[in-house]
Amino acid sequence: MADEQTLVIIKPDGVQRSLVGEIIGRLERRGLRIVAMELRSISRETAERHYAEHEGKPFYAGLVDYIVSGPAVILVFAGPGAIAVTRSTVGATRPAEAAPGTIRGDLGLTVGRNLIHASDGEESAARERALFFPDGVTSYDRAIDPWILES
Ligand code: D4T
Repeated sequence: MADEQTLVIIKPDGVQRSLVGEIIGRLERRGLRIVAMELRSISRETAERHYAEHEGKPFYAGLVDYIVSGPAVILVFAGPGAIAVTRSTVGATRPAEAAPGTIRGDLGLTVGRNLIHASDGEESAARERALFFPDGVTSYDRAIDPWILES
């Protein structure tokens, strides 16, 4: 499977609820590798660019307000099939419909507080990585990788 890099945002509710370690731990334990990570308050301008595809939808204003409402943790996870693997670990957009065992299915209740964003395809992953980490990510090897990844 192709090596991919996907952008994840632990949204302000995840930070306020002290779920950062829980959420990162689930993705790390899956075998994904953190190649960028930063706690930061997302500016309204960046939030509007990130969610540009939703402009004009009824939930757009609330969505932007939510993502700028406090600090968020922004990460890039790498690994084979990382985009789909992360999406399936995150679960459905609406936590009430997300399967138990997923991040949203175990930790969330409503779509307006769904804890986490993850890129939904190669194109959006590339665009979002460039938006949040214009200087790129850190590449390194892990000694444990042969126990996680069949070469
Ligand atoms: P993100 O982009 O946050 O990872 O979520 P998803 O990829 O799972 O879902 P999405 O792009 O369809 O929606 C983006 C964002 O908008 C919020 N939202 C969505 C909302 O508040 N009300 C809604 O009805 C929908 C469809 C939640 C996620």
